[in-house]
Amino acid sequence: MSRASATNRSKGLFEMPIYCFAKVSSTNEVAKELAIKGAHEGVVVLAEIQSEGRGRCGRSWFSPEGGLWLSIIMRPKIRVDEAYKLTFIVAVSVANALIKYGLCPLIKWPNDVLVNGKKISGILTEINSKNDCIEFAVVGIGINLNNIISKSAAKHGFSAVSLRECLDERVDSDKFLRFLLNEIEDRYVEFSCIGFESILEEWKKHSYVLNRVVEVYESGVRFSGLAFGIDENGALLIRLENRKVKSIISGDIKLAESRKP
Ligand code: BT5
Repeated sequence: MSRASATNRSKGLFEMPIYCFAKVSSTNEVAKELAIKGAHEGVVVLAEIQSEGRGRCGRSWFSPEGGLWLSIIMRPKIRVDEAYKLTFIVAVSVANALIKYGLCPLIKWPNDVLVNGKKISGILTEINSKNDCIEFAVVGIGINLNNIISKSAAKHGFSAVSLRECLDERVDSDKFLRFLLNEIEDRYVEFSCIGFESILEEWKKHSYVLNRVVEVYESGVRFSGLAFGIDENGALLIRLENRKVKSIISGDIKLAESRKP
């Protein structure tokens, strides 16, 4: 881990320092260590470069200079099976921050934000729990901001884009971060005080897969069907060709064809 500096934010629940590092292994890892030592909700860990940025299921996350790589510590009073709500809150917030720049982002279940079908952001929520309740969650957010990603992504077999590539100009990363943290804070407060309903509605409005035919790869098995809903555990509901409903807790999906079964 290299040198850290801390800045303070101006308002609200997340009136916590942002720990800024030049380079860390993974901001989720650093945030987790801080949370174990008792760091408060709202603490943010940010790095210019991650040497071991990670995605789900042990996948790696390219984290060169220019991107926005950060993790937020949250201590929501919710059960473990509600952890997906934090991912949804952040995905909607990322989408709204991007909309401010004139983009039309869509959220791909469970944790991606896409622009023109290319991944601009990924979210990784990791939790520590006690008796089925969350002790703390670390929500990691990777956003391709000013890094150039599309060509190197294509070479590695995935499709990605950055905000800079979409706009054809660099963006002010401090300003973007402020937008993003405000969006997250507003939704997190709403979730804690009122509930999840309207956030889920917003998530559905931005969904890339709902009401589309998708192909699912789950534990080595591949099938397709109509993605038609989200259940109370955040699982994606798929209607198969035999009309049976299958719920997908984790797995990778891609759009199949526009025709409904
Ligand atoms: C994710 O995983 O999309 C979650 C990514 C979370 C990254 C943040 S950065 C801050 C914090 N600290 C961390 O260490 N992680 C979090 P998943 O759905 O498993 O997607 C991983 C896949 O996305 C890879 O296998 C690649 O195909 C693709 N990918 C890797 N780097 C990418 C990038 N920079 N932009 C777009 N796609 C990428």
